[in-house]
Amino acid sequence: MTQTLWPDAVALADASAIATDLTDALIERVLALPPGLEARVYEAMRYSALAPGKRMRPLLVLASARLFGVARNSALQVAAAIEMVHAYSLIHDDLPAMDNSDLRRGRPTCHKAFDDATAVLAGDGLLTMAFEVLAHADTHGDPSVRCALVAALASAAGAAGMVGGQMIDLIAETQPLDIGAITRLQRMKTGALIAFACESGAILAKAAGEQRTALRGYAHDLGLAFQIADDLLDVEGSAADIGKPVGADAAAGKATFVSILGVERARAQAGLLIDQAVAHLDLFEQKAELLRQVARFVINRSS
Ligand code: GRG
Repeated sequence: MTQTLWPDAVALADASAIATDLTDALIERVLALPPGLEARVYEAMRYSALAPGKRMRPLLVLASARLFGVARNSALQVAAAIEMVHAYSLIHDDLPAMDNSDLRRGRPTCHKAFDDATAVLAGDGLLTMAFEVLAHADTHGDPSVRCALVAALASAAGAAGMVGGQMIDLIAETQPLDIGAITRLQRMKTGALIAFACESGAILAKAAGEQRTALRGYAHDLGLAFQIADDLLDVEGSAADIGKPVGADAAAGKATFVSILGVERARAQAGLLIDQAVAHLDLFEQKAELLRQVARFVINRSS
């Protein structure tokens, strides 16, 4: 019998705790320390991938998979893979060559706790391990589904997605971008991975058509609202809550949604996007209640 993750009427806090525990347990298992000297890179990978975070992407994967009745263990493989890619991106983003940050998830960044070279390798190790996890037979019995997941995550994380968005973000430090260019940058940098998380349940279930289109629409609006909320936290949040320094965007002279629209219009825009995101879920009726809760949480969060 397929193990169910949670009932359809689950509260967000309960689903989030379950998603965190199950995803972390799988990451712990795939990152078990080997006996050789390479254990140091595993330690750095574990340090970052298991650090306290919201595990929002795994939650989205599991919620999306639950819509289609996908087996729990299949969904967890994808949840662990996406969290490893996310952790890699945070490690590399924090490096002196990029944001040069000392604090992440309330702890010293990976390169501070270890060293720059080990942090580069830990990011590389997490990125590649994510694809090993997706390619594993435990992810799906049908190799074509595993291939589809690998291709979709590669495209979301790569130069046409997150990596490309990060490149534009670095350029934005020296070249002013207008609101259209910033929207595109954010859709690539954070939106693409969130979109993969939301669509992964449909890929696992081989669902196409209007259900997949609806999830794509939800993810599109959710990703942008998430980024506007992140920009608002950078202006209004506290370092203690978000676990990293605030004011970094302004200090780097970067244009953001908030610097261009102002706090009030940015907040209103995020609210509109969340209303739109939720409207995409109508065809799933009550089954999508958790995804609706995630959407509301994204713009009300303090971390
Ligand atoms: C280095 C290739 C490369 C990419 C980096 C995602 C990213 C691209 C950089 C992170 C910088 C940043 C703060 C982006 C804003 C949105 C974001 C991804 C925030 C962090 O994600 P959360 O809030 O973090 O889900 P937790 O710690 O809760 O997992």
